[in-house]
Amino acid sequence: MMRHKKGPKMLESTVENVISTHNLKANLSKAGDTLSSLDRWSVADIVALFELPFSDLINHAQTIHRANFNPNAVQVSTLLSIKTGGCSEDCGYCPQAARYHTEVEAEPLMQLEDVLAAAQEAKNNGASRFCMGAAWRGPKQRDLDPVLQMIAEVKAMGLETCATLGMLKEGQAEQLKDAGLDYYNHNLDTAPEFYGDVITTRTYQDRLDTLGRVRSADINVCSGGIIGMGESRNQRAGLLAQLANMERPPESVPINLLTQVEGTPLHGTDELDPIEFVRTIAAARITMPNSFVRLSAGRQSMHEGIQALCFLAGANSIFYGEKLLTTGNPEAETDKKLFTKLGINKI
Ligand code: SAM
Ligand code: DTB
Ligand code: SF4
Repeated sequence: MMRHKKGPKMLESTVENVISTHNLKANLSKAGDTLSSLDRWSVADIVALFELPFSDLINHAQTIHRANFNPNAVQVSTLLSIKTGGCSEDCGYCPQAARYHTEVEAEPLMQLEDVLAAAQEAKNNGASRFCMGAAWRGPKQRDLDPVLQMIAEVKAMGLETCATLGMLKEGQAEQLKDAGLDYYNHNLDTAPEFYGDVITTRTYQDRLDTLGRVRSADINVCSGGIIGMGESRNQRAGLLAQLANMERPPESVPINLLTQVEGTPLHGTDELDPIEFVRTIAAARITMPNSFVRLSAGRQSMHEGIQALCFLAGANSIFYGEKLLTTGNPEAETDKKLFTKLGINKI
């Protein structure tokens, strides 16, 4: 099979060359190829994408998007925080860390019937996937057992299942798989070089190890990060390079815009220019042509015009429902109107 060598040359290439390079790349990965060293994305390649004139970047991303997905279909998942607050970790963005003084109060794990009622409501509202989040460093076995039951019963309702429970130990991913888990969310959050400015209680490698366990257990990988934490453009590109260069890139890539919460260390960070956020979505689409790119946290304060640009740039999944984990999300009615206005169908 023909291989196309990428590299620093791309920095000088015309937009047309860029498009053909990546169409080829999309076709290769469509054929079920894994990335060879020749197909790896350098951070410089990705920065070069960010630096394209905006219209060229969007056109490029939309072309790749159309080659791989229905451009008018967006997958919708609903989130539920099954265990809120009181977390031992120090993630600088997170209102659920026990050490920061936010309005979030620690609560015990939810009861099964309450979780199932929320899942039923999500299904009735048209969500195809239900994602259960827990404010844990990672699950202890006594925590995991009731969550396995939740997963099995949500799955039996005809919903796809997703969980985000923190770091997984050896053997835990297999238990989740056996219970019927379709996706596990665990974000790299940012580039390796910026990571230590945001989190100190777990390492980048810890996160990669958890993702490796999820992959080995044959659960779909959902992994992305947060933009707008004060990172540089190079570091935004660095996060995408980490994700795109995985042996198999994640099936689902959430791109969160930092939701600034009072009491967290990142509250008061300079707001990111919305166009830079759209560029990040476009670069994610181009570098991971077969992944669902999720326009995640941050939509509540995002103008619908910017959201429309994100869809044009290749975002094709969202969180749907009034709440994310502890912070707000647009009302379901507002999203329905936006989808109607844009002619988008829910998956
Ligand atoms: N405790 C588990 C963990 O950290 O893996 C699961 C839940 S944690 C809240 C899931 C993800 O939500 C984080 O990795 C982070 O990317 C995202 N997140 C948390 N707080 C956020 C915020 N204020 N703004 C944007 N994204 C946020
Ligand atoms: C992801 O990347 N974003 C979601 C989901 N995965 C779990 C969480 C966003 C959380 C935003 C802050 C909150 O609501 O607490
Ligand atoms: Fe805890 Fe997850 Fe929040 Fe980090 S992101 S403090 S691990 S709940």
